[in-house]
Amino acid sequence: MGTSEGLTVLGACHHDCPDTCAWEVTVVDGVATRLRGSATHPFTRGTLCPKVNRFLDRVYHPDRILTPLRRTGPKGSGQFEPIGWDDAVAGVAGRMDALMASGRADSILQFSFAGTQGQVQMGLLIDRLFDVVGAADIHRELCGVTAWRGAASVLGAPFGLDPEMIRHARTIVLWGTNTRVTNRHLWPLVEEARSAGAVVVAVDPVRTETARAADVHLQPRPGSDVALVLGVVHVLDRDGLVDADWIDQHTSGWPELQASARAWTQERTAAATGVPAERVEWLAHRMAGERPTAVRSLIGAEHRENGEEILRAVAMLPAVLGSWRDVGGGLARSAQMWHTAALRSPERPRRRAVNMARLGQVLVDPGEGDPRIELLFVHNSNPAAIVPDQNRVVAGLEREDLFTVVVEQFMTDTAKYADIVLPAASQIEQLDLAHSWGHLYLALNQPAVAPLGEALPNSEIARRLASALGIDDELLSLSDEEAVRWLLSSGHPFLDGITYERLAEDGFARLSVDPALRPHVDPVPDVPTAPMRLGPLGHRPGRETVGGGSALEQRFPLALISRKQHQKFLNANYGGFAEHHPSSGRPSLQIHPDDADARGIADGDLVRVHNDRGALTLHAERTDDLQPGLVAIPFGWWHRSTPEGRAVNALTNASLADDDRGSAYFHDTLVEVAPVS
Ligand SMILES: Nc1nc2c(c(=O)[nH]1)N[C@H]1C(S)=C(S)[C@@H](COP(=O)(O)OP(=O)(O)OC[C@H]3O[C@@H](n4cnc5c(=O)[nH]c(N)nc54)[C@H](O)[C@@H]3O)O[C@H]1N2
Ligand SMILES: Nc1nc2c(c(=O)[nH]1)N[C@H]1C(S)=C(S)[C@@H](COP(=O)(O)OP(=O)(O)OC[C@H]3O[C@@H](n4cnc5c(=O)[nH]c(N)nc54)[C@H](O)[C@@H]3O)O[C@H]1N2
Ligand code: SF4
Ligand SMILES: [Mo]
Repeated sequence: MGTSEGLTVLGACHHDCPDTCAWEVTVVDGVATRLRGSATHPFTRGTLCPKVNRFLDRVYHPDRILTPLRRTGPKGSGQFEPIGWDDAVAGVAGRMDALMASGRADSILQFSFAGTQGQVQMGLLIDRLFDVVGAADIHRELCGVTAWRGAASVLGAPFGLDPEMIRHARTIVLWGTNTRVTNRHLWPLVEEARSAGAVVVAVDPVRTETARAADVHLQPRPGSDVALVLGVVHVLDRDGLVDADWIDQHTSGWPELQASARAWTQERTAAATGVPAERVEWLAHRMAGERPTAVRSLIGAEHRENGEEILRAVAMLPAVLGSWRDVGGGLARSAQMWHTAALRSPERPRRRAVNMARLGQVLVDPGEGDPRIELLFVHNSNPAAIVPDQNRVVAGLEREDLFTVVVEQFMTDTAKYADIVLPAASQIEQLDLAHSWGHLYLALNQPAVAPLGEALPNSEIARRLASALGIDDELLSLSDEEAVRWLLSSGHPFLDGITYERLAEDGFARLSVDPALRPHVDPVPDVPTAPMRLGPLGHRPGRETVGGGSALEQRFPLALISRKQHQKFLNANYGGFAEHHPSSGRPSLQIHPDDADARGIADGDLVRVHNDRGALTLHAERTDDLQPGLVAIPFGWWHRSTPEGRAVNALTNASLADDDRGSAYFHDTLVEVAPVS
């Protein structure tokens, strides 16, 4: 659309955020001058967020990387010189070719995550490149997979309550999710429900902004949620509040769950969780009585050794209550599956893969069965900041015999260790199809301006490398527009009426799913209904948590949480930018006054937080938003935010489930805190 004030180009936010806001960019003489939310988008309703409101400053930031770079100083020094694209592509392709020719393609590791989560630029083409090459892959499971495993083990089909339908609920339980900070566009729907009489409950060990805004805050001990669920089920069963018809017709395993819950008297539940008995009873009665009842959860509770069991337990509540009967009732989790089902996806060969959480170990000390990595290719991620056990990750990145390529917009903690940095385009410079894991709207992101400098979209980088390697492949020969059309060509009924042209015209479209559809009650195309699986539940706190009396706990008696705390951060995208920092300008160590007093720590004091994995020096912030025994450091800051040159993941636990799948136990991390004299 052209007006006298410039051209308006429709697009959508690329961040790994459930909201996937639709936006409009105003362009004057080839320069983006204004960015605002699309007023007509039913979910995001014309607003963006405090970080992305300033996104154009990021696009035109003087620190943007705008040419390919080659390292000239020691790894990590950040010393580089510009080189041309031809040299950069030839250099990277030459290394890859040599490894492939010597039968060592799997010593190339593709490490990527959701720096941009549009379908084309997150991976369609670049994943294909590495599939054809036969490189080692990363199980991209640091976020959401553990929660999915827990919930899907109960629900069978992972289709849950459409978050938008929460507006119809009368009891809303925000379970281990900080909606006001991490999913802010859901909040107006929560408020809409509240003005119609809904009561909002937050279940979180921390008094978050969401907990403050809720009507009731239940503050369980970290990782004790299974006990809380067992206590609720106990009351429901005792008081005859379960939905017996639903249980009969739609579930298996109720007798085993009932048996598990029988022992969870209110006293025992209160002792294990710290939640007062009358609160547990109230929650059970409210969830059963004031319907529809919606439970909302994202990933806060999954980052634990018992995270899968917590999500399994949480998913059992709506199943026992028959909450799924009501429009607006059930469990609302990631909405990703609706989009995954709708869009065409390529057949992918199984590649040798390692879990993201084990990056440090795989680079430094590969186990039996791990590939020996000689070439690391990073895109859409900042592993030096986001992967647990950061000191090991950095030790890996420092390896002189490792050749590292990083596709980035800025000189991140990871890019500093690269041998070659390739300049990445930003969202307003590239075409993409944006799905969402927070709602059912697809959006087309149209490029508003040409890529700055010599930056390129990931898709084009994949095409250039493919061509240098002599790869002839159908997907890798698609243009970005053809790739979007390919994704939309599944023929799935969720895409009825959705065409490229319509998306280009309107910017977005809701998947063709009836808003009144009740998952697990009404038929979902291509998804057979299966009974929900209840069964025995056990409260087994992780090994690295407080209260278990382990030897580790003797030395490190405090539990560390590192959640998404800042409105102006999005994972590690903004942690290196002063404009996005809180007014203090630094990360702090939050600690309960009782624990601070016991250590002689006053507000603002310098403290050393440490465990066997690492140590950080930070300023203390005393707060009773935490419970005693719990400390917190915000996630997302860059290495330079501490004197050690490390961020919170220097302390976090990289352990995984025995099958090596799912997310790391980030929040099962024990530390000690001492004043710095
Ligand atoms: N301690 C702790 N650690 C955590 C978490 C936590 O809560 N606590 N949360 C975990 C979770 S849930 C997640 S999802 C991960 C996030 O991990 P990541 O997905 O790695 O994090 P991001 O910071 O979102 O994105 C990484 C980079 O992508 C780049 N990028 C953006 N757009 C583009 C593009 O178009 N092309 C290219 N090539 N690059 C682009 C950005 O500049 C950014 O540096 O972190 C995990 N780590
Ligand atoms: N502003 C902002 N928004 C974001 C992001 C960001 O970095 N910044 N990141 C995006 C990404 S990638 C993701 S995955 C989502 C995550 O969205 P959320 O899951 O909502 O966010 P988290 O901060 O990871 O965790 C939510 C809450 O879980 C709580 N929690 C921790 N342990 C437990 C437990 O044992 N039991 C219970 N009940 N609660 C527990 C934490 O205290 C925290 O308040 O946010 C997205 N949105
Ligand atoms: S980060 Fe999230 S809330 Fe902010 S504009 Fe992007 S999608 Fe919207
Ligand atoms: Mo995430």
